[in-house]
Amino acid sequence: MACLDCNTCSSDPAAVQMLAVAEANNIGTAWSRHAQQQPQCGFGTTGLCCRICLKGPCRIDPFGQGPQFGICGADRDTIVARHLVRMMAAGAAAHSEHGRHIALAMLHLSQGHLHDYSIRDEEKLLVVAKRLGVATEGRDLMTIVRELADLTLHDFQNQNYDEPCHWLAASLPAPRLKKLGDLGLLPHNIDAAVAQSMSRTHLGCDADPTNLILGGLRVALADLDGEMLATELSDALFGTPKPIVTTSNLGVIKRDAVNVAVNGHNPLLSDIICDIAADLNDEAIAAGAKDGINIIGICCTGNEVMVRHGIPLATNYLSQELPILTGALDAMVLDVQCIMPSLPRVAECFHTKIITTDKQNKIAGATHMDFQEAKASENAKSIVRMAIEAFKHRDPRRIQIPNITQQAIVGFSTEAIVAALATINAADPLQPLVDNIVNGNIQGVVLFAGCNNTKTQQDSAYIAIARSLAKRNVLVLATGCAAGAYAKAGMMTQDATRQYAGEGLKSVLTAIGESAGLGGPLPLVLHMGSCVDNSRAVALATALANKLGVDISDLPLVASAPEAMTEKAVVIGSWAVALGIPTHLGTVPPIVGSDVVSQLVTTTARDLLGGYFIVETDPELAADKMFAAIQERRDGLGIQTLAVAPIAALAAAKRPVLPARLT
Ligand code: NFS
Ligand code: SF4
Repeated sequence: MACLDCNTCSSDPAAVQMLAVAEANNIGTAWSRHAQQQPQCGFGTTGLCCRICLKGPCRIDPFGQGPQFGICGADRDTIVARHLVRMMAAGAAAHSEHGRHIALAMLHLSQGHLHDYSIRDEEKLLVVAKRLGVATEGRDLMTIVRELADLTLHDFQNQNYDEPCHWLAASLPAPRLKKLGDLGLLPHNIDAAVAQSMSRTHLGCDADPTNLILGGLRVALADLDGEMLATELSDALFGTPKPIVTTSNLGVIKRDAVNVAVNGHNPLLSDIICDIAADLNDEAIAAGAKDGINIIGICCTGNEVMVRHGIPLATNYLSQELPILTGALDAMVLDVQCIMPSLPRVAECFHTKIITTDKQNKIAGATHMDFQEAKASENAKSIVRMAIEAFKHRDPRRIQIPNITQQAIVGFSTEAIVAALATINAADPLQPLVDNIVNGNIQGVVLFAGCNNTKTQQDSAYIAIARSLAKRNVLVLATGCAAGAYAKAGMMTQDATRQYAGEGLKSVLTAIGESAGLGGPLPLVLHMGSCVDNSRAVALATALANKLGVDISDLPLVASAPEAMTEKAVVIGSWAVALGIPTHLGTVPPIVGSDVVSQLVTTTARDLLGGYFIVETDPELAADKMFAAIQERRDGLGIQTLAVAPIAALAAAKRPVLPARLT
């Protein structure tokens, strides 16, 4: 097998151990397949290959020697822009389909069709309902649920082009809404935005790169709408995350348990599996698993159950094949998105049962169990029983579980962050954060999001950039596979704060952590949840912007996707830019074949929206560029970057260190 040195593949020592097992057994993984794909096509890499019609594929010579136009006459800019917009549309479709699924579950719950779900966080439901304009006073809970579901589904059905999607309109700061509205970027209907992106990029339609990219930003904001509603409704259904201590990495697989991994994105299934597991524990013990059933997470559905229930996270996207190689994974339950089609092939070499559950997401070679919310418990039980059955067919000689786990303190929803801050200033929880941004203890905030990509050593860019920024007193938030990377690397611990945070940041995290009763600092990286939960960071930014009476584009806030890979990551980065956030990409997107498009997303976007893409593959340089962007925002707010002084008195004083003003 054309395999590389495992250490160059992943910075995760557990993954490296398992890759050696793959190599020894001649089992293909994402990394060996990556090696086999080299060299990758230069036209595709630069975005200069067009496959939009059957006259193609057409290729544009990047060096200007060969053809400069496709057969239809499309130039490099049109070709690059069209494909980029299609990526955004696909990302938006994926996130919003997830959101629709949750919204429909809410509707069906209110109609009395679902018996295995309930509103676990009534308070959240009421807050969200009020925000969206649903009357709550003195009304029956299910009536509120029904109206909220209807209002949410309206964002998929509205035909009035001038009426923006409800969730965005109810959630973003007024100046941002005005700016986006003036530019025609506020979507009226998520599905329509996706359809219009596909339609305008069909052969012979939109051939103006600027107009195309603006259309892309409209679908990107539709994506944000879909993410917001997915997150907030999931919180109402399954609970809003609160800080919880758990563990991460492949060592969470237990030799003496029936190990069931949940992989994918949608908590409608994974949450029920967590509930059911306890009921079937005795059956697992009777089958010989003395530790009962052990549910573990992979990718974003793993993040969903990790932040809500403290379910241990086995791994993030790129190493999702590796839990099978431990020989102790009894079943992997798949729902939707970011699932490698190779899983059944890897599982063929072991006893692991691979179970797909969504009609639209089957994989040849996997067992399909159609999951229906109306029969959620029954379906979940059948799935867990398949795992118990598979457990009986384990080959004990093949069990090799890396003895590697890290503690992870997770569950930092916006509400949880505000609640922790409220222990310092109950009357005005955001004030301590503002004060410490103003006095420079916190220079700014970075949100790490996105995937793993075989083009980068797994997790390494995340770790390097976060350490570099934390040392410079930047507060670090993470979601999705970024969060997975930090959890596995032990960066969601109090020790990581002690070790890597700059003095100012350390003092603030310590003050808040102690005041909130954690007996030490908050972890260095705050786990906000799955990829759709990037909307939580938007909620935090919006709260800060509203408090200061500024726009999101004024805040010392940056986003980073150092190992981006999916179309979902592309669309997330795009709405971050639309919101005014400088957004780093560590993977070069397939747009470099067009100077016009590259210019649009890095420079023109900045003039129009305040946000822009920073493409930088070197982690240290990326950290420098993001820090510079933060400093620029600080200057814009008129905050001098002061010498950083510790604020050890903060917790004791239980009051803001600085008055409520921007200097
Ligand atoms: Ni986000 Fe989550 Fe991971 Fe990337 Fe995939 S699991 S939705 S897309 S790969 S972070
Ligand atoms: Fe070629 Fe134009 Fe067809 Fe693209 S749309 S494949 S550039 S002819």
